[in-house]
Amino acid sequence: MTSSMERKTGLTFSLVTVILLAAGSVTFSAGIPQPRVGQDETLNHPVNVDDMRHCDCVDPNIGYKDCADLYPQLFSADTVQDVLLFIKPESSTDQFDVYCDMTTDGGGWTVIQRRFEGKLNFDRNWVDYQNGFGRVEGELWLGLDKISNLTSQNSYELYVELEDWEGNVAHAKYDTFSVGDESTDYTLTIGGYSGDAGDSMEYHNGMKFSARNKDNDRSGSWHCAQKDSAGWWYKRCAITVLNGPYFQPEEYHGSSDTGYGIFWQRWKGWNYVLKATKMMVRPQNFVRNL
Ligand SMILES: *[C@@H]1O[C@H](CO)[C@@H](O)[C@H](O)[C@H]1NC(C)=O
Ligand SMILES: [Ca+2]
Repeated sequence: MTSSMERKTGLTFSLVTVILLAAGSVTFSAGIPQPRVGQDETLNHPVNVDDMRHCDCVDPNIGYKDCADLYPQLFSADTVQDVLLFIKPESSTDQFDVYCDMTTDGGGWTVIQRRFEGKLNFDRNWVDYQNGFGRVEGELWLGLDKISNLTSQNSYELYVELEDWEGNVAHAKYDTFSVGDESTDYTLTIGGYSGDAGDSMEYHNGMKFSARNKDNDRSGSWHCAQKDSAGWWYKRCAITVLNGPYFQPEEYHGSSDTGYGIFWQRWKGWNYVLKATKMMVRPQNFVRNL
């Protein structure tokens, strides 16, 4: 009798303990500081594209090499719009998903970088910059490997779109843009500026890519990628870093205080953090249908 009572009490006790522990752990995890918005690693997961705007216009029998390949179809069907698309550049082993900007400057653009809300952390290691991170339909770094394969199959041009916090938009267009393969550390080739943002990229022509664990820059005293908290084609160090940290204007107090953010020196100077950026590529021989 006594021993059975004891067992029962023991059982009750342990159940209560489990419940208390469970309740405690809930309270505990709610008390853990949540990651800063800009540090949310969950955004680095592969995108489930099934619920995205993959357009019916996509012909599964055509192997699209880039977004420009799809553009004529949309144009002739009078369905020009931004879409998601699986592409397979000539040198790529697998297809991958991209965002197609079909409306800016005649369309046909494959987006390789995008910022607009600061939810994606861009202060990352080499391998992340190689493979890419973010979401194709959101903030994104497509990845050096993919950008290299994309821009090696043809002669490509680059369109950079910038937005400030007052609603102004500016752009820089480059007639020549390519990224070398891994053996070159993804060396940047860029030239032929036009636009209204000013040229901040040609300074970086010929530079290798650097990330926080790889110093390929031309500065002996700085590890530019660590100093500017971003992967980029640094020289000594940079007059633009579009992968820099994202700041709300009220969080930012200039580069000497807050550090560099997303900047494009020739448009807004060193000490202005941009609200939004978009980098995208298109073959030079793309035929505009405007
Ligand atoms: C890019 O091309 C290289 C060499 O052809 C290949 O090994 C690699 O898998 C390709 N990358 C992607 C993302 O398709
Ligand atoms: Ca250095």
